[in-house]
Amino acid sequence: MSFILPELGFKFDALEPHIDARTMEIHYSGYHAKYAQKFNEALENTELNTKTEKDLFGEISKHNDDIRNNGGGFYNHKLFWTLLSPEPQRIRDRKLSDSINKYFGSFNEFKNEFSSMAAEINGSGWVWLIQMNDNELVITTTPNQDNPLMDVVLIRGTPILCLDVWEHAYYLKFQNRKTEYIDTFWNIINWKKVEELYNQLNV
Ligand code: MN3
Repeated sequence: MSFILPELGFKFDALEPHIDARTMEIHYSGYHAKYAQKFNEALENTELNTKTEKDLFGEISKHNDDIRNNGGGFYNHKLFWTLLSPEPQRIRDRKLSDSINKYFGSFNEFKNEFSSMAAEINGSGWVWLIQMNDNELVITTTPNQDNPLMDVVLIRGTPILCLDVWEHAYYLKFQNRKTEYIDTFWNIINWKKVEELYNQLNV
């Protein structure tokens, strides 16, 4: 195994009442673990497992759908867990909040745009806040398990925040009430991690 399933970092029930324990357990132990296993299987007997995810995704159009779907599923969830926090948080970093204001007008406008784009995803996919090379912040969506590091998406950039909008992420608790799931996400964002990712690029 060259790509290892990371620890979740908190207990399955840690995000209650926002995300229920059973959903987290199935999402992590069922879905994410399976993506990790299948990603490694897809890379077996190839030269690719020495590459970083970023390098692999940068040329994902050259590879088969097993690598694309399972590689995306592995990486996207790995990032997503780090962006969730059982402790309520707010943005403390001035550079990040200034940047959100610059590109979206205000935090509320950013939040509304992110939430609307999540709600408008038809079928399974993800919504992302990405950072471009010039530090511009952009909200974008991807279908299935694609992500903004892949050379097959329209808008490429480095993800600093994401939300899983597959039904498996919320259906047990929210059923058809997708917008309630999207709304509750704002209670559990790990802004410290978002700031860390933002500042890795903004040097
Ligand atoms: Mn998922």
